[in-house]
Amino acid sequence: MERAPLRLDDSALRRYRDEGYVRLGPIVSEAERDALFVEEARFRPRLGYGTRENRTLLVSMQLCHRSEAVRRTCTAGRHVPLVVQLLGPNVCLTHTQFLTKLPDGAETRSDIPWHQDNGYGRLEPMTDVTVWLALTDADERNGGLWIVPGSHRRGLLEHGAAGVNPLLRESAVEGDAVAVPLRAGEAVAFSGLTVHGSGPNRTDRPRTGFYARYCEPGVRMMSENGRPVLEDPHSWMVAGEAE
Ligand SMILES: O=C(O)CCC(=O)C(=O)O
Repeated sequence: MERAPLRLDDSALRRYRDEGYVRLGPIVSEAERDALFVEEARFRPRLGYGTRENRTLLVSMQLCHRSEAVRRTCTAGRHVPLVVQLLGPNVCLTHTQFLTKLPDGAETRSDIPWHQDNGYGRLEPMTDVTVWLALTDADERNGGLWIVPGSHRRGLLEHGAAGVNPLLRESAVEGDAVAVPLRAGEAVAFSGLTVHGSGPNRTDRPRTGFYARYCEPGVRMMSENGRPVLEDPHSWMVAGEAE
C-alpha cells in the first residue's frame, strides 16, 4: 500500500532547532524492518565491541555497498525527505551501523557513554543529522537512547576514552538528559552536536538499533585530515546535488 510521505511541521522543526532532536515517528514498515533484521544477523560480528567485559555490544558498520536492504533504507527511506527538511536540499549519507545490545549480566555493560557524533568522526561544518531507528522496542530497561536537550548549542565538547569501554569516546555532560523510548520501527533525528548515549541492556532480550548519519556533500572529514566526504567510498548522495 502507498503510504503518504512524512513531513515535519513548524513546531517539529522548531523543536529540532531548539532542543537538537526531534522524533520522526514510524519510518519503516514491518517488512522493511524484517529485511534489516536479516541483514543485522548476516553482518553481526562474532565478537563484542571492546574488552571482554563489553562483549554484549555488537556493532557492524558501513554496509551500504554490501546490503541492498540497508542501502534502500538509507537512501530511499521515508525519513529522507525529513532529513532534507532538517539539513537542506543536498544530502549525503556518510555513516551507517547496526548496534545490538545483548542482555547484560552482572559482568557486562553495553553502555554507549555520553557523546556527540562529532566527538567521533568530526565533520566540518558540523551540520550533520543522525537518524536512529529502533528495530526492537528500545527504552530505559534495555539500553534505549538518552538525549540531553539543548546540548547542541554548546558547540563541540571535549571527548576522551570512555571509562566503561576504552574503545568508545565520552564527553562530560551538563544538563538533564531525557529518555527517548521508541517502539520498533520508530526513529528519532538528532544533530551531530547533540549529546546522547544509552545504558546497559538489563532485559533478557537483545536490543537492536540502526543508525544513519547524513551531512552536506561539501563537508570535510576532519578526523581524516580534512578529506572531502564525497571521496570516502562509504558516502552516497541521497538528495539534491553535490557542489
Ligand atoms: O545504539 C545506541 O545505543 C547508541 C548509538 C550511538 O549513540 C552512536 O552510535 O552514536
